[in-house]
This record gives sequence, structure tokens and C-alpha cells, in this order.
Amino acid sequence: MANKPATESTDPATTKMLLEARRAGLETAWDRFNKQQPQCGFGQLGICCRNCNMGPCRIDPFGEGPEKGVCGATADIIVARNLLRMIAAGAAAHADHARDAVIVFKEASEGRARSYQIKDDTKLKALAAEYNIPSRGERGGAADLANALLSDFGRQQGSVTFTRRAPEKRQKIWERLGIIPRGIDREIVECMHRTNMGVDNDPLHILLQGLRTGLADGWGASMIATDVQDMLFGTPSPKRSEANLGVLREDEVNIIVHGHEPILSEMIVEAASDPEMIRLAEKLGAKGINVAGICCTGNEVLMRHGIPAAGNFLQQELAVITGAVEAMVVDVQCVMPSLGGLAACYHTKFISTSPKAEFPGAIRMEFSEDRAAEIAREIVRTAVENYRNRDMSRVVIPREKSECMVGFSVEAILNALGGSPQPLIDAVVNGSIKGIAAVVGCNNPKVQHDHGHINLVRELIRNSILVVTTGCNAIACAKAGLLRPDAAREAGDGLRGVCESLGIPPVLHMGSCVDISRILVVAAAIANRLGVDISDLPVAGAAPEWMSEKAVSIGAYVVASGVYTVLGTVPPVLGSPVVTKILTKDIGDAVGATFAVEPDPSKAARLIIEHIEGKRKALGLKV
Ligand code: BF8
Ligand code: SF4
Repeated sequence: MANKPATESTDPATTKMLLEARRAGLETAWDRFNKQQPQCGFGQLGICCRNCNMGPCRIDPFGEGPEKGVCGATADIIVARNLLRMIAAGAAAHADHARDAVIVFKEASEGRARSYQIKDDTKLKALAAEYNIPSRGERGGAADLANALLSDFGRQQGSVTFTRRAPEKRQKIWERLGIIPRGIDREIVECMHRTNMGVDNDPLHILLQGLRTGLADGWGASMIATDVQDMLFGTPSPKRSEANLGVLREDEVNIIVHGHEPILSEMIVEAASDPEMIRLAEKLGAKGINVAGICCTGNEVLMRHGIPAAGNFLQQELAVITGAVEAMVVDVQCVMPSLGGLAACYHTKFISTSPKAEFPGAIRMEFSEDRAAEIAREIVRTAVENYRNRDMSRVVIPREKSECMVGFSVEAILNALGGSPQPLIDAVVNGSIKGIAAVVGCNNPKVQHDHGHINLVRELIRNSILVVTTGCNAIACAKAGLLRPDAAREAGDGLRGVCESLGIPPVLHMGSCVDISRILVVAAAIANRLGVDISDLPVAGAAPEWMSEKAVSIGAYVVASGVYTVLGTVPPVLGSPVVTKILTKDIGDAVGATFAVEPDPSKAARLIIEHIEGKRKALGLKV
């Protein structure tokens, strides 16, 4: 690669652990990435198709070989169809996550899943009102609400309920374009149908279904997941914690929760603080039980309980290589199948828990909501008992960790502002805060680990752009110290003043990737207050190191919601000039926002700053 950085990561803990991995002769994602070079050019451009068995077909990007697949599909059709399938897969991941959360909520509300209670009654009442459910009975109509939430998945006609949370002008745009999602599952199924051989063969028409499916995710699946999880586990509020591999403890039992769903990890956090478990750990020579998170399961328990984050996506293997992890407990999504083999090189027990996700080399301790607390205790006990198998001579825990302030749900932000978004709006209007950028998403070994995240965010806050973050960007920011209130000293004067007066960091951790829905809610609230559409606001989105199909679905709904979005890694669309133009240009006329691709974080920051200044000007605000 032309501009391959000298080190794989900007994070010193990661660099140290990679050295350790190499010393120990262990392979990580970076090594496997190198072995994949050069990666398939057809795949990179998005111009290969395996959608039927007349193929696989590929289009010659140089115009010397085939211009069409066997069925006659052009590069434009193939690229658009492939992108739609990525969106469908990403939306499906969020939808299935949300569905499981609702099912637990339903069981809890019917008194079956006894390990769970409804922790946020205010949210329950608000949602019941939104779904027109009379608040009655012991649990305030919770069971009826659960059924109503479930009906948003299988709805065949009408619209996904939470799309009504969008500003009216936005809803009108969606209506005009015919992209209001009907039911969450329906849109995903339709993507798979349309991309079958011989169905939808117009790139624009295909991509509009992509936007609709994205909206079913953002204003449907992800939003439902967030709200239901808040009801069950509590709406996050500001709290302090720590992040990076240095949160692992040499003298305690370390349990890592990794994946995406808080349903089980909540129970594990509880079981790990059970005095009986702690006594058992002490009996075996440990000083206690330390739970730490990776990826979005990590974000969920960080936001609600201040459980430290051991790292983001590319650090999952490195956590095992510390030799100090008694159990790596995983559910679904972003869990590398390499973990089983790696865990086998150590004493680490790699425990898979989801009925949907099996991994080579994993011990299965399948989760079920009716026995949640019991299963969590079994898992914690397995981890604790494994402490005696730890080889202390192989333990290498990097010292690096950073303090962070997390927990900025919409409610928490409003609270910090004194109950109304007005002070934030005033700060944006008077220019102390120039705008708001949502910087989110994954890690990807195609780019230096955390480099895009940290440098983009630093540059934005320096320019007095308030950053809201979720997912692996949030963990990168936490590790870099950007989630501490005193990081405000790195911010431009205006933003610094606001942060100091409110005692908040210049980068607000809003949660896991499904919690990007919280960002939509904030954007809608600001737009409504100002009487404009989201696309009129001085706001932008960025995913500097994205890799997951979920990120493609997120990109689709963020842009369809009117937010200009800069991607740091190149999506597989460049094989079609038509699709590229639709995404980076034409779509702007339809939804008031476009995608841009810019791997260099300072140039990406420039694009965002210019965009925000343009929006300020259009609103008549000082630039
Ligand atoms: O849902 S940011 S690598 S962990 S996909 Fe995965 Fe990407 Fe991380 Fe969370 Ni989101
Ligand atoms: Fe080839 Fe068309 Fe079949 Fe795709 S759908 S594999 S382009 S024949």
C-alpha cells in the first residue's frame, strides 16, 4: 500500500500488544490483512456478481473485457445491487438485535423473564403514549407496548412508527420519494427480492430502496433497540470510567464482554458483583472480579454502569494476548472467528452465548431470557474457576488506560443543559459552537488503527465543532483522553467555553452503534426548535474507519435523514460512475445530503468544516 503507516496503530497499547503477538508468533487481523494483499480489484470496485449460478460474473473496469454479466447486468446494476445487499445485511443485524430486545421486554412485561425489570418507567410511559397505548394494569401497558413494538417489524403497510419522530419537512421528503419504510422486516426482505437475478435493474431505483431500508434501521430497528434497552436497563446518565487494555487487572479475574447486546452482559455485570462469586475469586487467589467491555456490548455496559472499555474492534484479539483474560464472553456481531484459536493458545475460555452465533473453538453457554441470571452466574463462575489456570509468566498487560466521562443519552444531554435544548441551540446560533458532527463507526486494518478517528475528532473540536460519538470511534476517543471534561482545553475558544461552563467533554459519548438513533433524535429536536429540516442544520456525520455492513445501513439512513456524511474507507462502488455520482451528488437534490469519501482525516475535517460553514451561511448565522 502506498501510504502504509510505520505502525499499525496510533494507540500505544495496541502497538505494544502487536509486538507481543509477533514475539509469541500469534497472528492477528493485521497479519491476515497483509496476507490478503493485493485484495481483489473487482471486489474493491463492487463489480463482481454471484447472485445467480450463471455467474460468477465480473465486469472489466478497463473496458477491454466483458461489459455485462451473463444476464446482461452492467457494472451500474451490479454495484447498486451489491450495495443494496450490504444495506440489507446491516439493517438485518440491527433489526434482529432490536427484535431480541423487544422479546425480552415482552417476556419481562408478562412476568416471565424474571431476571429483568423495567428500570425506566418514564420512558415506558412516553413510549406507550407514542404508540397510543393506554397506560393500565400493573406494568402500565408494557405488554401491549411490546406487541406494538413487535408489529413494527412485520408491518406490511403504513409506516414504521418512529419515522414520525422526524421533522415534518423530512417526512414529506420521504413521502415524495416513496421511501418511508413500511415494516422493518419487509424492507429487508424486499432488498433480497429486488437483488435476485432479473428483478430490479435500475441503479437509482435500487438505491432508493437502500435509503428506505436504511430508514427502517435508523428510525426503526436501531431506535427501538435503544429505547427498549433504556426501558429495561436504565437510560444512561453521565459517569466516569476508563478505557484501553490497561483496564485489565493483573491480580483479578478478568471477564470481557464483547459483541452487541446488553441483554446478557447486564446480567454478567450483576453476577460479577455477587459477594459469593467475589469470595470464590478470593479463595482462588484473585483480589476480585473485573468486567471489561469490547465493541458495542462494551459500550452498553460502559454507558449504563461505567464498566471500563478494554478496547475497540481491532483490539479484541490483543485482549486475549494479554494472557490475563479468564473469559471472553461474546454474543453477536463484530466478533472475529479467529478468537477461538487464539484463546486456545492461552487459558482463556472463549464463551459464545447467542443461539444465532457459533464460533470454532468456543465453549457454548447458550443464553435464554427465562434463565438469564442463572446462566450469567454459570459464566462468571466458569471464569473465576479458570483463574487458577492463568500462567502469570505470560501475562502482559499494557499500562495504558485513560479516564473518560460517558453516558450522554439525549436525556442526559438535556439535563446537562438545564432541561431544554435551547442553550445548545443558542450556542450554535451565536457561533460559540459552530456545528455538531457525529463521528462514529468501526476500525479497519486498511487504515492506521484509531488514526482517522482521533485526528478527525481533534481537528473538529479545535474548530469549535461539538462532536457526538458512538461505537468504536467513542472507544478510540475515550482511549485518547478526548472524553474527559479537561479535553475542552484542546477545543476552540467557543466550544471550550461551553464545555467548561457545563462541565462536559467536547466529545459526547452517546452509546453503541444502535444509539446513533439518539443522534437522530437530537438532530430532529434541534431542527424542530429552529423550524427547519435536519438538512438545513450545521451538522455532519463521519465514519473514518468503517468496515461493517451495518455501517453501510447507518450511512444510508444518516444521509437519507439529511446529514452530509464523510467516509474514511472507500465503499465498493467506484466500479460504477453512475452509482458513485448518485451517492456523492444526485442524492443531494433528493434528500439534501450526500456522501463524500476522504481517507485523510485533516482533509475530511476540512470538508466537514466547509459544509457546516455553508449551512450556517444559509441559515443567516455568523460564520
Ligand atoms: O456496532 S463500530 S466495529 S463494534 S460495527 Fe462493530 Fe463497527 Fe465497532 Fe459496534 Ni458498530
Ligand atoms: Fe451474472 Fe447476472 Fe447472475 Fe449476477 S445475476 S451472476 S451478473 S448472470
